[in-house]
Amino acid sequence: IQWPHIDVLAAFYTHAEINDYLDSLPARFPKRVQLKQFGWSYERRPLKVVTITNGDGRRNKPVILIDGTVHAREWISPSMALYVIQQLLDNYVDNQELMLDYDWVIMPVVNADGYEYTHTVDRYWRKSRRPTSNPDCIGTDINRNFGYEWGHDEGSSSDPCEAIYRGERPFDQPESQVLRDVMLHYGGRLNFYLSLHSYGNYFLLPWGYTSVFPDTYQDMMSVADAGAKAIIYSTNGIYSYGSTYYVLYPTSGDTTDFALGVVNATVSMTMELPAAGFQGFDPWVSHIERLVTESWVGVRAMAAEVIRR
Ligand code: ING
Ligand code: ZN
Repeated sequence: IQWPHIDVLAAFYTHAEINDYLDSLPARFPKRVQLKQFGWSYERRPLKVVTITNGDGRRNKPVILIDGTVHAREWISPSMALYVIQQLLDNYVDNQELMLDYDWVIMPVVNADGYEYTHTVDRYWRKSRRPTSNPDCIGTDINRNFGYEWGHDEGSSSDPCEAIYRGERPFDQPESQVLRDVMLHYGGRLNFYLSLHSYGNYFLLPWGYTSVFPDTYQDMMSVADAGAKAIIYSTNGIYSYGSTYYVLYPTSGDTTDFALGVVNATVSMTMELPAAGFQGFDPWVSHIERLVTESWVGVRAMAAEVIRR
């Protein structure tokens, strides 16, 4: 049998192609992969999550959860999620220590409808694709739709025509509900939540909604520090890091605030991958290898730091 096998470095793939690839994994790695569908997008695309273990059969290890493509146009994000999957599965020799005491849970595409739309209609679409109360404006920002301090101050918009529209209510988007359910499913053992976005070379920590720092801020900063150092040693790539509120701008209802504030993840972080291409969101295929190999150095170092403690 010829299993579908994606060459992550050779192309950007559609949501359907990514799902076909994920579907092929349990048969290829029966002891190491579990594939779960947690729900559907608004346009009824199946939203899938892959759990990767070392196959030793030990249950309920702590979890590293990585998501991608909360924002549709950030195409390096699903590529990076797929690259992590392939490193853990196909490059087991180099990465087995990362799975000794930890399971990895990876959701390459959260905003499936928006992602599909960037392949077919509008390359720079960001939000979901569900209509709003305004017939002229479609889509909600999944990264402003989460239910912790949702709508707080100026961190999101109540205007459906804005890029940071928060929705009518927290979790009124099916895609947000699915990611929330994934987080809660692994809740008690969520030691590292990492959301892959682009672009800007940032490690962003809670809080987004307030200038106050969370109690565990220094612990999270030391993880970001490990990632930034590993990347600078390997490629001279420079990452800035700190709380979203200070490093970027006030945000509310984002996934990392929820992962810390409600799910109690030990480390909760957004990684803004590097800019590439004409608008920053649109790397050429020839950029993929450089971007994902550099980013993997950082993710690996941060995971190792989380595991070490
Ligand atoms: N930037 C993020 C955004 O949603 C962000 C920045 C990160 C906000 C973490 C909140 C929390 O605006 C991009 N490029 O999506
Ligand atoms: Zn984003």
